Amino acid sequence: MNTYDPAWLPDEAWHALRGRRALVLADGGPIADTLGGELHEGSDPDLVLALRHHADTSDAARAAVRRAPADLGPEGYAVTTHGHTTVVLAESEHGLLYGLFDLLRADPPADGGIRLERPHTALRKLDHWDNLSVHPRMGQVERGYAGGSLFWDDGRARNTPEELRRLHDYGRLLASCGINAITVNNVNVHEDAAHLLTDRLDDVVTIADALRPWGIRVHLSVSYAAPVLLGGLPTADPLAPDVRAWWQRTTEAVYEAIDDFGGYTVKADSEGQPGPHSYGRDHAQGANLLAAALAPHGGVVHWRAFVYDHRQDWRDRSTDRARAAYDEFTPLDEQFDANVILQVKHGPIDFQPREPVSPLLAAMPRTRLAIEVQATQEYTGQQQHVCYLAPMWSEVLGFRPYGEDDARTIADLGASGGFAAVANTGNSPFWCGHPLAQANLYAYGRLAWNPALDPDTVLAEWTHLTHPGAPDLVRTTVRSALEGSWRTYEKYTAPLGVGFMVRPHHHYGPDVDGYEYTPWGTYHHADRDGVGVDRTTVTGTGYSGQYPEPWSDLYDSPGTCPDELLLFFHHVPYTHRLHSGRTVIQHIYDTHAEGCAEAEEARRRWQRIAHLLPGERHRETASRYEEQVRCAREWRDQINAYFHRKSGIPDERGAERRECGT
Ligand code: GCV
Repeated sequence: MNTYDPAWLPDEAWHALRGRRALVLADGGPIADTLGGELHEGSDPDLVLALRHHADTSDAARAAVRRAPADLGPEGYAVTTHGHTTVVLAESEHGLLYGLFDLLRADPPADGGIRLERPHTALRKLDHWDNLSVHPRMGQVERGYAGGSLFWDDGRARNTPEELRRLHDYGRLLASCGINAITVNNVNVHEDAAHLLTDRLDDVVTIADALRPWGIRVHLSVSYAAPVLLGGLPTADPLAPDVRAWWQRTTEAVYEAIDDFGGYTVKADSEGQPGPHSYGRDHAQGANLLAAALAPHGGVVHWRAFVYDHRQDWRDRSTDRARAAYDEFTPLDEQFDANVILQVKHGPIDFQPREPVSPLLAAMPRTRLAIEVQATQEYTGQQQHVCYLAPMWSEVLGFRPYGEDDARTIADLGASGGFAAVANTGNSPFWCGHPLAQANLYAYGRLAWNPALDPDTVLAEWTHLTHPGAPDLVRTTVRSALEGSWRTYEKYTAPLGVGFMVRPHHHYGPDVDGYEYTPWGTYHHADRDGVGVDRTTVTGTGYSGQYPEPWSDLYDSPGTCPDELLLFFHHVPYTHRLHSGRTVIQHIYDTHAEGCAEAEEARRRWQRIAHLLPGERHRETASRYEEQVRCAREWRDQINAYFHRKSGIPDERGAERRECGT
């Protein structure tokens, strides 16, 4: 019996599919075996999964071919109905797999109808920041809030039958929402993990074998210093012929062991990780070295754009951290090889609850880009707080960097090379620690497949799949718990986009000045008269000038800057009036009280369904709500007291405010 939650694939869902008489018309191979293994084949089939070039053997599949477009793409599929038979038609086994999961989400179309799906982009990757062993400061999973690693135990790949069974189920979970690639180790590559590339490759093979049946390719985080660390070379200089030859040989060996290996994920010259700068080379030279080794095998390099000087003083205009990635990378556009994908965090700083969209995502037209989001809730409540992130991601993906009149979105411009998310999973019984955090994993996969999906629709899907047959009140409570939860979290934490009022290092809970006096800078610039960081072109760091028109102008003036980002771009007096009509200081007081009250209300509603949702799922969530409410109060009290003291301006609703308990 499983000791972990089935998440959004409970047995009921499989049972319904398995009850059908299936016919699989595929070429063979691991995914075809999976389909054959999951379904029960039978005569007079009422469910046909067919590759186009095998469709001739079934009337229903032939009818589907007549209705479907000529090319469904490498992972696309069509679902049709022919009499009493449902048909999934695709060009590849991957398409059949995704088509099968489609049938869990939605009924097939009516007889004669057709539903077509193609993913927005070919690479939909999940990055595990997993260490091989428990790290003294970070635990096993860096920024992980869901237990230990699903892959690694005490330095070795997990490979007992139960562990492999769980990996198999994990693969199914990921494939069912459209994820098709994972990086299996932390981008901060510690020494033991560096060896996965060479003498520990067998461990990566174990994981690749477990996930291949679900169409998931494995990627590896590698250390830029690998030629020195592992190859005994005196240098890792990207232009040194020995270094080039070493990467070539090493990569060949990787492909001999894993012929569908995805490629390398690299954090270089960032937060202490080695990189090409040590040799006077730039990021393009560094990335192209690895790209050249991977290209003959069809692999890619995900080169991360998360670079900044983590010891800088931000008061200096030239070293505003928000500017760093753009300043570093835009001069290199056009210089990256075709199989380099620059992986860019969605905001310019670091996964704060509210940041503007990174201007880099619209500034590298000749480079393949992947947008990186963080499903793990490092700065959004660490899976103790409910925080459904899809509305935030959807805002980012739908952002139009050239203004409303130009239809191009960040999903078009910034995801030319795909998507990446930092995983929120681990070996906790609920996969994600908090049962409701599963919705973020699901939503990431679905938005990577189709960034235009409405986050509320995705949430409805997830709720329905996860709670089959549950009373309406359970489903409405679950949905309402998640729906507005990001905005609630935003309300009771750092205000108006200013960010980083968290406790240093672990980043949980409030500490307004926590980062204020550290050597690496100041985040909110609050003083007696006002708050916020001046990032304007005339008096500030010039960051707003990194956006194209109209945004550079709009962000540059406090009169046109959206309220929710005001303090990210401007240092304003506490009495500055927002578009909402409130002053900044009153906004701070009000939203902190509101956010906290909303968390309390959500907890109350959750308590009300205890009898309808028995078991651990309810209990676990209920106990996390206790912590969320405790922490939300702490945020409210610290932030409001801090700004009252700093500004000397009282809360105009002070006396009558109904606070959310104490
Ligand atoms: C993996 C932030 C996190 C680090 C993380 C880093 C990154 O700084 O706090 O834990 O390191 O981002 O994205 O590389």
